[in-house]
Amino acid sequence: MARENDLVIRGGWIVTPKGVVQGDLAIQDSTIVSVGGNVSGVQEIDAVGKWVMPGGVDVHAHIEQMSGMGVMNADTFETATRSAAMGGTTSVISFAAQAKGEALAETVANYRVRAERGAMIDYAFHLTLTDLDVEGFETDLGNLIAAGHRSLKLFTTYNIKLEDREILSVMAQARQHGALICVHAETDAILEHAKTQLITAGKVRPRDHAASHPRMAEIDAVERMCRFAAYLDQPVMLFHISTVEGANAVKQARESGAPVWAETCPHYLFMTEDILDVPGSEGAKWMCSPPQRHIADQAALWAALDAGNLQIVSSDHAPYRYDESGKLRAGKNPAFHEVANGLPGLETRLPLMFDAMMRAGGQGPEQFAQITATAPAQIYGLPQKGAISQGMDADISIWDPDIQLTYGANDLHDNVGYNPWEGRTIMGWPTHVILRGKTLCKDGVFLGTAGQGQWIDRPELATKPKNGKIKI
Ligand code: DUC
Ligand code: ZN
Ligand code: ZN
Repeated sequence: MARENDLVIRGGWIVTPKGVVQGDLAIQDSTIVSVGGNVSGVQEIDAVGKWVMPGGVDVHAHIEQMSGMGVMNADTFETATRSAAMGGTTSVISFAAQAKGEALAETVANYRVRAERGAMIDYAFHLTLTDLDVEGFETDLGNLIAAGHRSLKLFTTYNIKLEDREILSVMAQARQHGALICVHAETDAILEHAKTQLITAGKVRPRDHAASHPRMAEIDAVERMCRFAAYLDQPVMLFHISTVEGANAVKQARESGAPVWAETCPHYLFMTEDILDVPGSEGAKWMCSPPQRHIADQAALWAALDAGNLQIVSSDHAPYRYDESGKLRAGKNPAFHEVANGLPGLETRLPLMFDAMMRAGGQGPEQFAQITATAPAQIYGLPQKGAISQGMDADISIWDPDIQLTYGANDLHDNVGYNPWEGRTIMGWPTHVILRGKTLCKDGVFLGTAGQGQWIDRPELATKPKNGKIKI
């Protein structure tokens, strides 16, 4: 006799990689066992009139991490992943960020302890490389990649930047061992030049932050990283593209065969630099790098997502409280260069994207699932995540398209104390969020426990170099 299903999600519009199917989704233990049809289970959730989506996969979040400026994130793994789950996300890739002088193996061991203690959703790490001169670097890197840490993060700017020759060296090692390189791509010299000019002119308010990150810094670094990717035939992910020119550079590189991918974030799709221009220091709440840009950039980023030239929307969750522990660490009226960069986004990424994409004339359910779950899981090599089909992990978010909500001042489940989207009204809400078959959130009530999240092994990268041999 066939085994009974543990959980059946009944009668919803199920969004699969092959299209939308109306019917029942069956789960046994932690796995999806059937999609569509009419089945029964020990436990059932009525999903008639709702969208049954893959749980969100957010591949860019800073959690329990020290910033380059030495400011600790407001969120622990516990608070960040609770917040993510309440917004429909069931997998996250955050950073294991190497401190200067620290052995890489030690970095990863430390972050694993933090995540194992707190994570409520499944997780993996990008290894942020800041010091290639530590003893055992190459050995550690090879071992860690082989152990399933298949993405590495590099900066081209700030006090943690790598020089171009170091970037090429790391890219060559990544190619040899099979890892994706992710880059914060802004050219340091341009940022330094702009910052100095602004400070000299006495322009140091949060609103001046936008001018301190000229778009040319992104354009120059994105183009250079695309060339490095082409030169070494090494897969590269460009993080947080904010400009029309950055998106075009990625498009051109891809058309010429370079193995590059790119993401953007909700704050570039829905905000402009005007958000920084508020009285006093409050603009600090929305300061991030790159900064929000212009309406024309928003339109170009949407067009690039629609055309597949950008593949992913991630949150770049970088949580700091608007107080002396975070944004105001340098005092009540900090200069822009004294403010920790970033805004929270794990919980709001999916509702914002659902609202924008699922409304009449929007891109629709398949594209929503693609850029928020399926593509991130595929590009980063999470084999069991990001899609609803038989044999995949039962990570599901069930969306009621008729729930309307206006964000309040402090209604998120992170530890940040403000909601950067306060006052924005959205349609659509995840009423149920399910991780490996267990309900994590139900009608706004969180049911998870600290430590239930599991580390996601990434045995190989889907984005392998094309011609299979190392060129240098
Ligand atoms: N920019 C980043 O690149 N990371 C964290 C936050 C930010 O604003
Ligand atoms: Zn970045
Ligand atoms: Zn980031």
